[in-house]
Amino acid sequence: MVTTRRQFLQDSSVFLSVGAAAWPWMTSEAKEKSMLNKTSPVIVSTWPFGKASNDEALRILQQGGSGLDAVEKGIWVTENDLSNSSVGAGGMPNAMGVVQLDSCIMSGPGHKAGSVAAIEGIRHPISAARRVMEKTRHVMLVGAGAREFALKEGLEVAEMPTEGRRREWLQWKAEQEKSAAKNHDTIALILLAPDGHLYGGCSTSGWAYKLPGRVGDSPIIGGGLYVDDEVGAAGATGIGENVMRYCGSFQVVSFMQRGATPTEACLETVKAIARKDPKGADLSINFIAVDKKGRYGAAGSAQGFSYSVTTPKFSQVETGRAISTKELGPVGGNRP
Ligand code: SD4
Repeated sequence: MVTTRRQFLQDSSVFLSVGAAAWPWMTSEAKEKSMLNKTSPVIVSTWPFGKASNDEALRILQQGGSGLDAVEKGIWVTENDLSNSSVGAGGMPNAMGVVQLDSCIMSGPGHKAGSVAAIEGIRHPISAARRVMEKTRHVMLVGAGAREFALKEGLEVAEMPTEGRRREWLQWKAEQEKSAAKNHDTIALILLAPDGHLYGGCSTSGWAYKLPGRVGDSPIIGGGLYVDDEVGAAGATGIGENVMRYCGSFQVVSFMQRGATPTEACLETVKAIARKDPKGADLSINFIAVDKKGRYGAAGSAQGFSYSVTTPKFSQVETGRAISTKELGPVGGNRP
């Protein structure tokens, strides 16, 4: 293959943005140059409410904070927003009126991960997930054990459900026949940091009025989130049962590894899942992705999945691609 001058320059800039650590044979002059050519951060998260989290993540990176700090403190913004009915203390409870939260975090460097599922009464599940990653030899803690660990770590507790969510739950109980399946969202936030590495996290209260103990895709590594520092990062939102059975975020990263752009990788993953699970709009799955070059994209099973993208140049809500109605199959199909 003949390398054009333009291609060579493009490759060189990627080479320089990767950073000195990856290239031990670099001369000190080249190392210095690479420091000057830091990667421009790219932060991508699910839904328009992710934008406030992205903005905080960018602020942290610009102040010299680490990629993990940016993920954790960015997600704090959404977890702190009590008007958000699907993340943190403002989240919808399960069928027994108890809020059970799911969260995970991944660090590209070291391929590290931490996760908590069905954790109760902890204000920032993302911080509990990070402590699991950094302070234990495990990857995932659930239920009472996860809460106990978070309390021992001194993490903040919070009253949940809020008064408003409790009233809604009582009303739901009174009219059990009403389906609450549509009432859920997640913040998945993934980023390429100035150090050239990839990081990501997820936090959700999951499916509203779920069975007690139900765990969705969001705390499952490879399901609701996956980060491969050599390739890219991906996150999911939607019906977790339709993501976790297919290792959805892992599939997105796999498609990128085989050469797909982030948007193509998200689309191909939704298509692959829809082929096995044709159930029309009931599929309800969406993915976001960013790759090692800082390219990003999103796609879902329905039109109009909106996600937030933030770089030093702009911070905005964009609309992901959707697969066609034909590819989605007829409404009906397998559970759930
Ligand atoms: C879950 N995937 O618990 C989460 C909820 C969600 O849009 O993201 N809904 O299944």
